[in-house]
Amino acid sequence: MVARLVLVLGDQLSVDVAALRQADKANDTVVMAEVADEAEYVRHHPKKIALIFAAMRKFAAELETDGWRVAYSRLDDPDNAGSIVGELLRRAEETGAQEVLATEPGEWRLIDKLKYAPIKTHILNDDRFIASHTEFETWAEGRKSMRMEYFYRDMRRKTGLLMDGDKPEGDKWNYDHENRKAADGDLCAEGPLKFEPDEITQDVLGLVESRFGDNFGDLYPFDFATTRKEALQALRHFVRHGLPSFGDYQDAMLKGDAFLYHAVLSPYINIGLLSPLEVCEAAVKAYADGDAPINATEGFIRQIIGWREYMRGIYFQQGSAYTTRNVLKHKRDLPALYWGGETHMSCVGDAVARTRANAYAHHIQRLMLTGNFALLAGVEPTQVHQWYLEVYADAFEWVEAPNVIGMSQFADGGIIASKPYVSSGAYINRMSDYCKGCHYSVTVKTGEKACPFNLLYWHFLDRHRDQFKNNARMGNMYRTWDRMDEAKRNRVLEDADALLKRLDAGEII
Ligand code: FAD
Ligand code: DLZ
Ligand code: SF4
Repeated sequence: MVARLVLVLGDQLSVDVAALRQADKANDTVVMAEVADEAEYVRHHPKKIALIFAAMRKFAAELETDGWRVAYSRLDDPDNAGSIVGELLRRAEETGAQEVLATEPGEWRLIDKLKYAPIKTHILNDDRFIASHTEFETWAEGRKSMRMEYFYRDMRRKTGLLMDGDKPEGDKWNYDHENRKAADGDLCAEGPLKFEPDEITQDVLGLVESRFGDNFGDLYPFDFATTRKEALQALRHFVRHGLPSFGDYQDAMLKGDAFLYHAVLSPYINIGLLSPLEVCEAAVKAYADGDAPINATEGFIRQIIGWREYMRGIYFQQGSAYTTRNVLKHKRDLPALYWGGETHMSCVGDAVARTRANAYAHHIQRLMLTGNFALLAGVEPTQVHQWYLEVYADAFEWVEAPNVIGMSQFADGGIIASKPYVSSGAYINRMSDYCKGCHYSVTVKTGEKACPFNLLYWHFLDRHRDQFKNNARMGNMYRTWDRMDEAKRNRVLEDADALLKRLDAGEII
């Protein structure tokens, strides 16, 4: 029998991953490699690199205990070839292997490298997902609109989650309208479970500090789970403490609370420590046991079997050029405030500070603060995309790019979102406590104290009128704008222009 190499990437840390399932423990060698190419192709947050390396090292050790032969390369090994393909070739020479079994990577860049590697490589479908590429393409084929909701219903039917025969549990597919509560200042969410770094993690932290200490983001304290066992504890903790209120406060933001009732499980699901289905099953069990309400449970599983699967489907269906789309022709450079530069905006400043500290911000902060501001300010989408890919521990291109390019920046022209996710300060004020202590005033529409979101919101609508004037969901916005008297409209636009000029000049806004 031909000896083979079995590639396991840093976000494929599951014994159920396709390449391991097809491998032969007796004859094949598992290859896992910390490599400069993957660690440096963008300047990842140090916590993200540490999470991946620590989890890789522990997963490799588990495989060895389970009888696998594992060739593991550390980043600082003197013979490390520096790339995934380089490491495969080096291991092939060492072992005499002539073929590679790989599970499809989550990024076109790496898929292409494997496809054109000078060694025979079998790339297997990554079936950790509920929908295969073919299933998604079949669903998408011939549709005028690819809205997530209908895809999600198919995923409910396919998995049987929260189904009562062929009807949705409670007779409703979607409980979102119950999930828009603003947070009172006195919410006291538990937050995610934290883990003390063991010796292996501490070694990794030392390495990351010395090699990537200058990247944006705090490495310490590091408290992510780095094994499946710990990730399962984090899941149980969320189901018990977070899930019951997840729905109610899903869209809320509080300055003093980085996590609210969010799961903080995406880093673990995305690197393979948890499977999406088991996470949903745990939530549905809590509902069945009477420990979580339907609006929370349905809202939670929709994020995973709906949005997560749908985003992956779009990424692969749209092809590698998707990340360069820029329908609105935005050109502005990403402002320094995204890298922790000073800002008077209490809301965006907090989201960036949380991101730097935790390699995490919850969905509404990503969408309605950093995303909303970048879109209103007209930042070039590829720069926004690169920022999100760098700063979050859960960021892998298959899920990050559609969220940023499609959902957040409308750069794909509306494949994902039926209208751009833009808002004035009023929305932020309604859903958060940020505006209370802000330098700007959320109720002021023009002048120095005017909330930048108020100015830029109208500026955005005005400059993109041609693109959006026929969008039925935006009719009200344009009618409100058109009803304002002309002098006021001109003043708003002038003040917005001046604000953007100050932003470009590097002034603090
Ligand atoms: P919760 O709010 O508790 O949700 C539960 C789970 O649902 C998450 O763990 C995640 O697996 C899934 N989920 C929720 N929303 C989405 C979504 N829109 N797309 C895919 N999965 C979703 N998610 C990533 O995993 N990686 C990214 O790089 C990423 N980048 C994003 C960029 C932008 C601009 C936006 C608006 C969203 C992005 N998301 C990304 C989606 C979402 O914000 C994160 O999945 C979520 O914040 C993760 O935190 P959580 O585990 O606490 O999620
Ligand atoms: C993100 C990442 C990093 C930082 N480092 C490695 C690594 O050294 N070795 C590895 O196998 N994978 C790493 N990864 C994850 C890959 O970049 C990921 O598999 C691709 O981006 C596709 O999702
Ligand atoms: Fe953000 Fe505007 Fe509120 Fe300040 S006033 S916190 S900038 S929304």
